[in-house]
Amino acid sequence: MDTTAPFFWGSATASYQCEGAWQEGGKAESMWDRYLHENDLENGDVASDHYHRYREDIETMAKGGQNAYRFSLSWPRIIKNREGEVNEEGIAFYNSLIDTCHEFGVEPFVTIYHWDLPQYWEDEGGWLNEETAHAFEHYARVCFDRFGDRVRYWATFNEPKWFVMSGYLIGNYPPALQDPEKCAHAAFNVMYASALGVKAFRAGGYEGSIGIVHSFGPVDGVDDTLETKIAMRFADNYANNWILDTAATGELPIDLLTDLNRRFDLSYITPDKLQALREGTVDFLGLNYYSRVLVRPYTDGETQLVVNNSGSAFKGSQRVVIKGWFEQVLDDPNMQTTEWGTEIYPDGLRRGLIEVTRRYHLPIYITENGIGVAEDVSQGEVQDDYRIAFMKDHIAAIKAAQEAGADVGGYFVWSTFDLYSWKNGCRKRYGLVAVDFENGYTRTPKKSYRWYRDFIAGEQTGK
Ligand code: BGP
Repeated sequence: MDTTAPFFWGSATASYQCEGAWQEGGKAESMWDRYLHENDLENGDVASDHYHRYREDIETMAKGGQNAYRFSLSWPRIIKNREGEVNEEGIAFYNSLIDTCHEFGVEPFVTIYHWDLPQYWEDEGGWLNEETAHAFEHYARVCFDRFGDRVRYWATFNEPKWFVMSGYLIGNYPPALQDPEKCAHAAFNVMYASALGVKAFRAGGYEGSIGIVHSFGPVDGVDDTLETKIAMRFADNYANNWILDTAATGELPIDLLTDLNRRFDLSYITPDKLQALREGTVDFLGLNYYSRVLVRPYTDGETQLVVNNSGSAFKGSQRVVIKGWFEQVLDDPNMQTTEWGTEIYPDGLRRGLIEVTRRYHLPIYITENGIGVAEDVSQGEVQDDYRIAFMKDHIAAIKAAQEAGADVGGYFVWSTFDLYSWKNGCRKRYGLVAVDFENGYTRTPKKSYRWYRDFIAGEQTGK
């Protein structure tokens, strides 16, 4: 941990979910542009119009006492084509965004990849093609070269678990496949790409630190039987270990590898790539925390992937049941949930932080935490007391984990302002600031924004 750095109290967004301007500034098409257009689904063509309003948005953050902004760079805005040509207009946009952060005293936390793969790489097989990993390395190097003089905190990938599992196993994110073997292959290529990015960062001698962002969910079982404990281990490998073990220690979980090797051809995992994983371990872990993973054993039936997030559905976005591994349980009657069926469970964050610290001994940033609610933004300030309670409880969980020894350097609310939620559209609002998507994208801070501002001020004056 950088002991000279203050604790970062910030908030987060991602390029596709907020920028809009999908065809402006020389940006190429992303896989999400193509997928949502082709399937006639609500898209992020305009999103929160951050591309045109970032100055106002960053100023609002700073006025709200926030000293850090986590955002992602759009690969298709920065790299024009498979040949790797740089789009200078895209560079100019991010230069200005980064400079604006510094102007307002806001530390930029930059995620290099938050899911918007250029369509020109998806056309070549996307994450199933090893070339995409090398293209990522080139793209990452361009980012370090152009922005590294002003960016000190980098993350290679946001949540490999979600985009790989949803894209290749569950099938509700592009490229919308339901293929366990391809899923394993894409997962490996992504972790390999991340390691190549870290290696390039180190080789370039850039200042600052580099990590990866993972959606951490501590795994619980429905009971204490041995069968359930085995299911929990599979679920932990599925939900956490293939990312955290690999990024933090350079080693894939051996029991997962053994199991996959029995099922699939893994000949693409070559000694040189394993070596790259070992050389590309991260400096810190970014953890996004939304909820835990509750499982029971599942030994006999077939693999089932239950998806239900058509954009209008509220409950139960997705559920995974894997033959021989585990069944995910979503309906614990003792738990309070959001309108979209996500459990509200702050203690999972405390437990998770202690667990991750015990396993990896790395500095941690909470890179996302928030609650998605369908809110009416047409009646003045949104009175989101539930969001304030959510933040208070989760911050208290972080403090308890710090007391138990977790090295936590920052907390980022998801999200800075209302934005596009993957497949759920703009109705699922997470922002500290309301965006009126129907009326000129005007911004109005919510009650939670004021609460966060006052809370941060209290923290900084030690009250
Ligand atoms: C995380 C992603 C974010 C964001 C958030 C909320 O997994 O990193 O991009 O979308 O989850 O998820 P959702 O919008 O699906 O409710």
